[in-house]
Amino acid sequence: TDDERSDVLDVLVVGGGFSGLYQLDRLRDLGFKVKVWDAAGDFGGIWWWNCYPGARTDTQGHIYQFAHKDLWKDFDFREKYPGYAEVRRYFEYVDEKLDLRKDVEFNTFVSRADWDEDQREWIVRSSDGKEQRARAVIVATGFGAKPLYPNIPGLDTFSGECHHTARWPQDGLDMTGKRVVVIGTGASGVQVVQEAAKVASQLTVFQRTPNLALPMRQALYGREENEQERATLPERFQIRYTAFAGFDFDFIPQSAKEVSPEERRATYEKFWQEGGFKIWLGMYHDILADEEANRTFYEFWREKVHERVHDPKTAELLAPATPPHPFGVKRPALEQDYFDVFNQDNVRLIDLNAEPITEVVPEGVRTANELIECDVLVLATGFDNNRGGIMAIDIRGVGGVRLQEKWANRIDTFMGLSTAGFPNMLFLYGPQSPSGFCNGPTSAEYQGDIVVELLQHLREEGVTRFESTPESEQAWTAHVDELFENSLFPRARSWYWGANVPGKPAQMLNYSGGLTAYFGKWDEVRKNGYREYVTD
Ligand code: NA7
Repeated sequence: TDDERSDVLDVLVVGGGFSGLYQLDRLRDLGFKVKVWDAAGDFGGIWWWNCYPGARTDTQGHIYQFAHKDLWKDFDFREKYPGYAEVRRYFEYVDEKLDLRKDVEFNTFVSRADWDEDQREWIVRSSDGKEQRARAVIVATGFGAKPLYPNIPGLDTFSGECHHTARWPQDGLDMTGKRVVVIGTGASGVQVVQEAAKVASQLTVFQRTPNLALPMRQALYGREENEQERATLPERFQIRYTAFAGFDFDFIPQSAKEVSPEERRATYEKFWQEGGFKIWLGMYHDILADEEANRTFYEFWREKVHERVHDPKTAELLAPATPPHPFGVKRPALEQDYFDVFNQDNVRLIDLNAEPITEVVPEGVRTANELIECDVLVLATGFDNNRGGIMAIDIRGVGGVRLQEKWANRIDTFMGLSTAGFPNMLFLYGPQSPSGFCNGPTSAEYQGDIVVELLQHLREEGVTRFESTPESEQAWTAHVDELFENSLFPRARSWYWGANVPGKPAQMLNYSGGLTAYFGKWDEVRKNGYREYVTD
């Protein structure tokens, strides 16, 4: 009946983080009927889930926000690199300005979506039994929606508090005076270690791969610092659009090998003092591409770490003479006093390669050599990145084919945006998009604009069904794979190519060609009349 049809949405957005909320606001302004469903309890996207002590962005707050609608003009950050609570406060601010909440349903985990070919609609269902029809679905679940739990025997027998960093209790967990074990030394591990070291009676850190962490140079921000940042933000937002990874800086157009060792060292030192991802993604252009150039930075980095860590054995574990992998092909963390905490009497580092964990028992963690008793066990073991959040949903496309099946051995998308057999469905910040190499809010807007443009164009053309072609996605997969194979990235078993998930096929999951190339590709798509899409 007409009444039932009037309940059909133009677009249902799955996920209310930066990407999802940008869609909501833009599409609503264009007259689309849109709703957002999100599994989280409230605003914050990934920062709703990741509320472990020390959780913070590794991007400066002023660059980790929307440029959209001048929202940046009225929000003051209290720290240069904001913590999760402050990012949540930012989301509240955005909600206040854009009046989002009325169109967002929280605590709503999308468990299933079925394509209805007759109606040309998706039927979307949540785990608590809600059902919604929509002409198009945008999956904006983020690249870290699915935590990765280590496969350790006895994990569920532990009698103390055991939490994954991405499933930390919302009302917090006081580690004061507790014996704490942290497994994992990625970005989350580094952050939680820094906080636990301050309060725990004993902290044991299990490291499988050293983190080639870089100095953050955190700072408190008042009115003045915020004004200073804002004075240059419009230009910096422009740079964000063209820079390789969506930050306000780009690689130096110079080789590390064409300058003298003295000049190179002076540059490294200058970047080191400034801190941040600029050291990684704003340095000599060949640092991440040329092994010899890369090694010069590794040696500099190693020296810096060894200066800070007193015990030579521990220093060697944290920064070994032989690099665990080329610098920067695994995402480095930003640290404040990560390396220094290993000088404290209450902190100990264990190398999992020399002393593997054999099991977890009620009292703690047993290794090949000893039992480490603990009260709190922190799993900082990362995510099934990029694909896990999407593949947690039972999505059934044309003829009932399941996306989980289509992608079981190999993921194919066109530009990370869509996949054949799943009409009227678009992905944001997903596999084969620049996500792993792109500042999140930048991607939310610029990749988000592509999606908005496409939906608007199709509406103008009267299209009710669109689907990217198998040829377009085979070509894109080949391109993503080729960039990867010709880089240093295969040299580390990282989440960039899904190599962190045991038993799942490894495949490059992140487009590594940079934003200019990505948007250039889309310009071609537009110029050629969107022929990668079959429309009707
Ligand atoms: P990451 O960067 O994937 O780090 C996970 C860490 O956990 C890393 O040190 C892993 O070692 C370690 N790990 C994973 N599984 C195990 C097992 N089974 N045993 C021991 N150690 C393990 O996740 P984060 O949460 O820190 O950060 C994720 C990204 O999301 C971050 O970069 C931001 O961009 C946001 P490994 O290095 O694989 O040897």
